[in-house]
Amino acid sequence: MKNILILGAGGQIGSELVPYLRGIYGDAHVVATDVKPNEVLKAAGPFEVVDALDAKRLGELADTYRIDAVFNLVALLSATGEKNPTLAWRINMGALTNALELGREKKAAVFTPSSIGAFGPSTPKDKTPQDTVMRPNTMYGVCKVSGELLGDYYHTRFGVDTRSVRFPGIISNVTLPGGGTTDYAVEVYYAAVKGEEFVCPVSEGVYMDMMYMPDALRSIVELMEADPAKLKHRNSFNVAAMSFCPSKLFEAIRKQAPSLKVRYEIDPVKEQIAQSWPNMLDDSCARSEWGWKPEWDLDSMTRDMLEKVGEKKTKGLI
Ligand code: AKB
Repeated sequence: MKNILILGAGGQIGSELVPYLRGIYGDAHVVATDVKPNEVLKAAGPFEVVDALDAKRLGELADTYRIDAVFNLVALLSATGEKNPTLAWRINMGALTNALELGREKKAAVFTPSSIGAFGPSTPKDKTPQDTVMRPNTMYGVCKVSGELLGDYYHTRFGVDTRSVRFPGIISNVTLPGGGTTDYAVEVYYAAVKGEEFVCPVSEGVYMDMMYMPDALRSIVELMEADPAKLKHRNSFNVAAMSFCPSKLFEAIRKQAPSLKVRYEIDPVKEQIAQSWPNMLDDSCARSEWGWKPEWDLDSMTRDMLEKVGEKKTKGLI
């Protein structure tokens, strides 16, 4: 990859992926785009305000910057998608289709994340296999499964170098996620640092896969740089790092922030989604095909999150 175009760069993943990629490939070689202006991303390298549904403008940008890789991070997440399913389909699939068409027309590699949300209630919950039943019951999940199929179709039909991972809930401290079912696992750290009571929207025993942002960023680059001859799968790889339920997470946080107060107020939409997702993925294909290995666990992540979110509080940013 020499010149990378990022769609949806201002979100939870993009706001950290852009500086991470710029550190590896050089500031001028990572073109960040978002539908909203972003002064932070613009300060360090190329940034363009563009609607990812505008195929013509994306094509012009790909030519201007001689793009050879497109990372599509545009998505309405699972809980928001249930509030407006037709909008979620239009945005999620529209941005993906444009990214894949750029891949075909400009001979660019395409990365687009899938999710644990691609699975549904009939999927085996524990050690969820790489290749298994995928019948999600959310619009977000329907988009993710469709996206995986389209990614493989563009690879076999047009030779586009499409690659993807099924991300767990991603925990991070730069930009808050919005509208996801796993957001609680980020928000609770902010409540712990601010000394506020945390209202948990999913029940205490519901397990889901989670991953700390530094592992997520590394997984993207390692997959995109992997030897294509070794990839038996492409769209998408199970990747796992840790699996916990709310009560395990709160227990881990209380080891370091004992005053954390939590109350449960179940959000029926998020609860139903959380119950329909796997407890823990089997990521052995990612491990054997391109060497995936997580570095962060619940305790090390919790230490780092409390420190980083604490620094934000000291600086008056939260
Ligand atoms: C969500 O909760 O919708 C996302 C995801 C797991 O894909 N964080």
